[in-house]
Amino acid sequence: MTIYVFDLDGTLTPARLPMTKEFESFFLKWAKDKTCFIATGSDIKKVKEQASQKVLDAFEGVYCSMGNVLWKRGEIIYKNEFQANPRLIEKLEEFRSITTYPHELFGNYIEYREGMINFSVLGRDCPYAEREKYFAYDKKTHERERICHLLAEQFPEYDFSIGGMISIDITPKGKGKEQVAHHLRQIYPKLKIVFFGDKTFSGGNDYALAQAVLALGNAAVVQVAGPDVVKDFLKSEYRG
Ligand code: M1P
Repeated sequence: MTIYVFDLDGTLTPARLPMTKEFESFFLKWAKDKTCFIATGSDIKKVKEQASQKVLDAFEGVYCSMGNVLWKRGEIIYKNEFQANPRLIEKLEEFRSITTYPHELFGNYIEYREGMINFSVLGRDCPYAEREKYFAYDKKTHERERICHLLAEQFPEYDFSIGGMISIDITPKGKGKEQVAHHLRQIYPKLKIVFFGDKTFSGGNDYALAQAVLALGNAAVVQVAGPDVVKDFLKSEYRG
């Protein structure tokens, strides 16, 4: 038996958008006889906006907020508390005020989630078209990467990783997505674990989990560029 772990945004769904009906119907058939988990930076509210109840029922558990909460069949199995350093918050405010992003900024730019903070210079309350605008700006200027580097130098007690299109996930050191690998290994000491993510590269918010999964042994990591690639892999390499 194999344990399958999937990131959500950019992996099972487009970033912050619902799973397509076509992918849902494929996935529900594929997952029937499999043991699957979600490992996302998002909170459960966002997960429910993107995955139908039918889809969520196909998962054994949903690790939210970078593994800082585990949901199983509508119940919390564990959750981590978190108190942010006020100096870190001041620094985030500063980045927001000095950005050279030339378009409108929106509210909810520091989002407190269980065990973590999500920071977006643009602000999470933006319409989808503004996300795309910021994403293009970030690709050109590497603003998020720069912010992550600067913050990592000043606050070594935290991990900073690029979220989806507009944000940065901030967790206390050791309390990022890598927790998911350790928790799963405790539950399934002998089984193979396969992790699918769209940001398994250094600096991405799937990196820590990808590295931790590989370090466990009897594991594999699949870097994907969206649901279509996931589907191709599941059809060809992971049918059984
Ligand atoms: O799951 C990936 C990321 O999805 C969202 O990212 P963004 O808003 O930047 O597209 C966020 O929920 C983020 O925390 C999460 O890691």
